[in-house]
Amino acid sequence: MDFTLTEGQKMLQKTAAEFAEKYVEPRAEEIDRTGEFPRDIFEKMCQVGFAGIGTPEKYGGSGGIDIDKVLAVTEIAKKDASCAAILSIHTIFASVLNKFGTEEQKQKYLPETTNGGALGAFALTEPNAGSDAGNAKTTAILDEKTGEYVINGTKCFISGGSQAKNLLIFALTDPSRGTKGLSCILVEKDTPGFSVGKIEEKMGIHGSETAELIFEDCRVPKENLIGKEGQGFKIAMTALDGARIGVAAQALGIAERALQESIKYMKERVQFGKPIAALQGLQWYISDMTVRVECARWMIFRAAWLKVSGQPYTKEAAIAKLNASETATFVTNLALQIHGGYGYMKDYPLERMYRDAKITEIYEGTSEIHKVVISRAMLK
Ligand code: COS
Repeated sequence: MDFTLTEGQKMLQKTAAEFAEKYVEPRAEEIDRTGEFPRDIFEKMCQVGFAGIGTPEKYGGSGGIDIDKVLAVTEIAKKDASCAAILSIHTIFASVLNKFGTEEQKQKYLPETTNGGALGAFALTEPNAGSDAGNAKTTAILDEKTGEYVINGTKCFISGGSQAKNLLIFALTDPSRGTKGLSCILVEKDTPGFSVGKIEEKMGIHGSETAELIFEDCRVPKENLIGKEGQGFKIAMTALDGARIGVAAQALGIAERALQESIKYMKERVQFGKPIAALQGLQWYISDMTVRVECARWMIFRAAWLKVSGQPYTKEAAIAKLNASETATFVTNLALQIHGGYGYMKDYPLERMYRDAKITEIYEGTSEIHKVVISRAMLK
């Protein structure tokens, strides 16, 4: 098996690293401190084509495959996890439209999503439907007279909820059928009956907004149905399989940067008359961190490669995400320890990375949900 990056992928990786260094790094501390959505950086990610990775050029995308997305998200996550999360989650919106949208829907929404700066959101979670995504209660009942779906309900913890121009909502078009009555519907931001509720204050990824969405007799044309009625749960699960590779890439970027910072610090920091890199206890930390990072990287590439080559990858995406997210918390924890008191201070990026890493074990499926997915696949 050959996982060598192509020349094009090496170039993309370099471009993403330079982009992150030039535009993301200088803003990272401020984004974390203020919690403001970095719209300027998001728009630049659209302009340079990162938001269009995976979308065909005829819809304004940059072409490319999931491995390219992994490379871009990882490089950006090294400088700021919020910006990486924004990019990763935004591309889920495009991937759902690409896979399940009609030609008309693709022509209408993809160009603005990929290079036009129109953020997309993915709204599945509800107060009582988190890990149990199939328990969603939001309804979208078709009004035959007007040809509109009337949406009622509340979504929570939605990334970019108030910033998005277009949102994919999962709602019951036939409440009597449970998950088989769930459908995916596109809602434009300014639709009457749609409003944004609470904006959450979080432990980390402060720049990636997390919002509550409220639907009160929100009417959308039936042409906004994505896929078929009742196909919503499968669309959501398919989208999440891909999204989990994105979160894993984000976790990898955080972990790689924490490892790099630790190596640099250990060579510079002198205690007991020599750089702390000479202390075997800390050297072994670097070994442990390196092993975890390398395992994470190759599992992510494997899941992305399976996806690109059209093979089943649900289990492998779950393995990659579970492992990479636990790696990110493990590595940032040790990195902070290596930095000692300085690591705990806001002058260094470690404490931010430590906080940002934790969410990767929770969103797009908790570690426990991934263990369910993996064990079901192994025991079936
Ligand atoms: N791809 C395609 N279809 C899938 C799928 C996948 N990865 N996983 C499940 N499905 C299908 C099943 O094949 C089944 O279809 P049939 O009824 O036709 O056989 C249907 O979906 C229901 O599957 P299942 O019975 O496994 O559903 P569960 O309610 O047991 O839920 C888990 C499965 C727990 C895996 C799912 O609810 C989940 O992923 N939860 C986490 C949600 C999440 O990640 N939320 C994060 C935020 S999203 S913004």
